Amino acid sequence: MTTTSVSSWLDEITMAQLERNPYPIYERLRDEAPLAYIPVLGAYVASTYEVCKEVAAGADFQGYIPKTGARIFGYPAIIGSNGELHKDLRGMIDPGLQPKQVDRYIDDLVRPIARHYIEQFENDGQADLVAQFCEPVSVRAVGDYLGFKDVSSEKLREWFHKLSQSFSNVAVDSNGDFANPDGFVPADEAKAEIKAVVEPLLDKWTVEPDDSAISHWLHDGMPEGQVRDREYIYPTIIALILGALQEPAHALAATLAGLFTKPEQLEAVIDEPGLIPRAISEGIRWTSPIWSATARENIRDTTVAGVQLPAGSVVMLSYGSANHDHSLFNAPSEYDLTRPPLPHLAFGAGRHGCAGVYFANNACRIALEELFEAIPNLESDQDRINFTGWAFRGPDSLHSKWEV
Ligand code: V55
Repeated sequence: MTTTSVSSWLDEITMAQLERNPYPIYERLRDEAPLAYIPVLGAYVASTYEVCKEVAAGADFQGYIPKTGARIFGYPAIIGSNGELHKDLRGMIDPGLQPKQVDRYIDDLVRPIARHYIEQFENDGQADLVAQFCEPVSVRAVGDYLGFKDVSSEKLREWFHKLSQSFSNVAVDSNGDFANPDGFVPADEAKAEIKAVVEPLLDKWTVEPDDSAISHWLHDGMPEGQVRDREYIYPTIIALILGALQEPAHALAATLAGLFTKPEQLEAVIDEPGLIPRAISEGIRWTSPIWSATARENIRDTTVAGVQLPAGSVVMLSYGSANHDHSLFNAPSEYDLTRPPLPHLAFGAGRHGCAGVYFANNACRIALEELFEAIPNLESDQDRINFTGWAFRGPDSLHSKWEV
């Protein structure tokens, strides 16, 4: 294999290909070039489990926000911050997400929300579980936690979809400039609406703190009578309106889609709800919601997987590919509840690892407990489930049916 043969096919990779089905390209990357420069991304890509882990948690690397994220969220969003700044932002969002805290509120938060949406369709004998269950439950649970109780679930869904669509607009031209600047229109529309809703909420929480997470972000750890500057927390609010509202929905949908490929495993989980956490873990290994949306840059010259990286190189972490690494997972493209439950990278690794792991796992568990309890004869009503997305990935729809 010569360098030319590697670069020629890498040069031809398009975003459309990656969005539709990144797996064949990443399978070849894992075999031939586990750390490779992809021109259309304007960045290196880490595709194997080992290289993703080394880059995500290695001492030569620090957090780096993908260019689209910087464009959409502004500075200082938590996913691109480092050092004391990152420590302060994590110190701001982490406390309410600690297991001990989550255990106190998650059941009362999520169970009624799940029940509410299930009641809307349980007597219909059919539903699209993405639009009618996974997304509304996800945005309502996380949205209420953050402080958006008065924003409709339709509006929250619209916001994350628009932000997500623009976040995925990563293609660059040969100068490294965005190839499709119009791709930021959806995010800019959503941001204008978000600002109109969030500003009055921040005004209110400043004088009247409540239990919502963002109210805590304003006040916690601040001297009496002072709040954090809203410009300082704003980028992280937008980042969570994207990632935190969207990804539990993807996790639920991936788990259901996976179970639909193995009806006997779906039946086993419905019979034994204790298997739900395993089903979710395998769901997000199988189709990782944050497929390739985070990055690192190296703070000094370094060599990874035989590739010399000059300081300041950007490496995208393709966790969705790492979680299909043959060297770790047998038949990785199959959903299989019975495989050895080895740790996957769906929540990332290192200092920038997901802050909402425990919240998300438990929110999804409770949602599926309620769904399977209400509809124990659930089955897929779709020959083929279509998945889309490279940055973020999940099923487009899950048309399902049951006897009523
Ligand atoms: C990520 C997370 C986000 C987001 C965009 O981890 C990318 C990747 C938590 O929000 O908005």
